[in-house]
Amino acid sequence: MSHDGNRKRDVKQHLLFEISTEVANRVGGIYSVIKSKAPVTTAEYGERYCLLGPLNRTSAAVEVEALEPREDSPLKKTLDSMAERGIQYVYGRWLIEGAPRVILFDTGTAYKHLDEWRSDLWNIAGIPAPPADSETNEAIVFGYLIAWFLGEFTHHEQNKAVIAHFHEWLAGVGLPLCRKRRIDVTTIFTTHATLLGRYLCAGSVDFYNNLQYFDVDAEAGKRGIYHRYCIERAATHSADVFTTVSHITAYESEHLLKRKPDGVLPNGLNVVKFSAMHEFQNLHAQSKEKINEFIRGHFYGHNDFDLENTLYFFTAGRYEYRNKGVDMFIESLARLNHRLKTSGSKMTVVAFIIMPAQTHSLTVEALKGQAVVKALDDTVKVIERNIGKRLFEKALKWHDGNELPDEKDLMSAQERIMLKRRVFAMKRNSLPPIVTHNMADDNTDPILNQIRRVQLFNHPSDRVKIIFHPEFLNSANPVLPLDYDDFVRGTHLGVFSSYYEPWGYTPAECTVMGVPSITTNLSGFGCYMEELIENASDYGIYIVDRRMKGVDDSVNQLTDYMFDFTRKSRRQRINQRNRTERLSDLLDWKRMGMEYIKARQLAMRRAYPQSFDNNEPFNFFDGTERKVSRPLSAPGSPRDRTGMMTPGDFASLQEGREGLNTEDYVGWRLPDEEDPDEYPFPLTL
Ligand code: G6P
Ligand code: 1S3
Repeated sequence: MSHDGNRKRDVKQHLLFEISTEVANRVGGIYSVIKSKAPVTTAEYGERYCLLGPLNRTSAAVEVEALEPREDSPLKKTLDSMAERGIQYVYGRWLIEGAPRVILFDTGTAYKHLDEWRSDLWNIAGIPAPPADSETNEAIVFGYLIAWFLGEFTHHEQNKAVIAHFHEWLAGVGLPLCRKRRIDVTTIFTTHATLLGRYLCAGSVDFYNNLQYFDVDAEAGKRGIYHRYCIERAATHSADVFTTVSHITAYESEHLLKRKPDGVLPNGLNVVKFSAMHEFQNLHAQSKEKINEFIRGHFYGHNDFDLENTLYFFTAGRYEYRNKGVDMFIESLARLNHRLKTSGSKMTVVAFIIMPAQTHSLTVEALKGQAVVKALDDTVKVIERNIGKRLFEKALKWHDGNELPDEKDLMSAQERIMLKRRVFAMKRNSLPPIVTHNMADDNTDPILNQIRRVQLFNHPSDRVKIIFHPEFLNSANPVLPLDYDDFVRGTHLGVFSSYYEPWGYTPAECTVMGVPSITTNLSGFGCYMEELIENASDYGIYIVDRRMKGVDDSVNQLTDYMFDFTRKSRRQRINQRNRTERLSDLLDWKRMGMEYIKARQLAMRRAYPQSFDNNEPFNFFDGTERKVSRPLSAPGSPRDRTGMMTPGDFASLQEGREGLNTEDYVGWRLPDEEDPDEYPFPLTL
């Protein structure tokens, strides 16, 4: 950052700090990024990697095992000196695969400096900070703690180069501070969305056609986020290397943050391969049966559709009604309902919306549904056992010339009454409910209002049923007892018709589980797959055009995709799932992580050019674009066709081509099998 032109730090053995507010603290997508990336990053860096975040004591208690820093290490000296000045922290091992080291700072112990730091931020960077914005105050305190830590650390560690990689504006205050204080680290800033983008899209502007024309300061001011925007923009411009998660967000960043990103670092997943190839198909059938159980209960008294001919569609994510495309999904479901009815289809679609909203509790009706069906099931099992015994006894006593036992005599009068009672308990005067919970604000909830508008009320004649589950899933839930991953496996199609989606983990997660999904060409993931695969729909990746088409046409395209899907036979669905699952390798961090490596190299070359031999040949993978082509009748693994292509070969890290040398860094390899006994890594930080 300040980089004394004459100094050489050891770049090969450099240290990496990654800074985010979501370290060991599940908030949203960034948590997924750093957690799923941990195995490849620790495989590459081992003890040279450490994550920095603010301390959330509740989640740290579950996710982190405390450790003592090694005596006399630069890390210990740094933390001791901060502790002497009253800063508390937790240092430890994050209990996830890869077990990376984390330092979580208790920002509460630094609020005594808030006023001083707020005015300092104004003086050095011209960033105003209204006292009432607690989120910004938190970002400031955290940012100053990070800069304090990095400044102190690089004082104690003078030999190795240090990379500080910051995620998102909330962790970005440290970036202008590193620059102003000339702290000897090299920095990367990755933004996972832009503040203005998120706000503008949630309104009703034609965002993508007007990107170049927005008066950014005025727009931020109108929305009361000018000071936050200043932090985001300062972070963007202070970083040695600026990156984002997709090309579409790169374009947005260029216009809204006024710096063209140096590269795109798409999000990967930690892909778990099963030893049996078809295991994921078995898991689909098992999880689907659990969803079937829920459906029988939820639709008690209205189980007039055949579960063998029922398809489960779903959307899920943070509750951003327009940005996540829920408006379009519901409208398309209404059109799908009409199409299925008029075409006389025998299929039923149950569409789930899994988005957390303010609720009070599960509804009595939702609990009752599961209870009455469970009671029926228990009763039937008792009767079944009794009938079996009677049948056996009668058969034992059979003699030549006797009639075979008559099935009418097998059930007792008392059992008939028991059964009748259970069946009567399932009578219902109302339609099966849309929502499983009591909503805090039922009347104004945008999802419920849209469902009311299109009148999808789970009527027996509807071929599309809707269930809104306004809480994240979890296997301890008494109504729908499934964890999210297991639920996804049991469904047939994920639908994510987002308008604003810098990357979009949900369809990527579907893909690695072998579940087809619909996304849009306004999502980073959708664009990435569209670039990579010819006829992506053959692989179960459907991409709705929300960029060039009008809204009505996009809704129709989404409806067509869903309708065509309902016409597939079971065999076709199974084949398509096989193809979808084969795309997993494209999304694995072992491949996606390459872009992070490139970004780090670029950061080091920019900060410590004198530490690199300028004659080193630039030896990147060849950048020819190759698409995964249309699957043949028995399509091969797409991995075989893409060779060494990485996401960056689609022109990311543009300026990076000024002389990166991948060879120094790609030597790393994931161990074939992670041996838990190898953790913890010996600490030398
Ligand atoms: C998996 C199972 C099959 C099952 C099928 C159901 O492929 O291995 O045994 O028949 O799922 O598929 P469906 O698309 O109808 O849920
Ligand atoms: C952001 O989270 P979001 O859901 O607010 O970051 C995620 C991780 O990079 C990304 O997948 C998502 O599109 C962004 O929107």
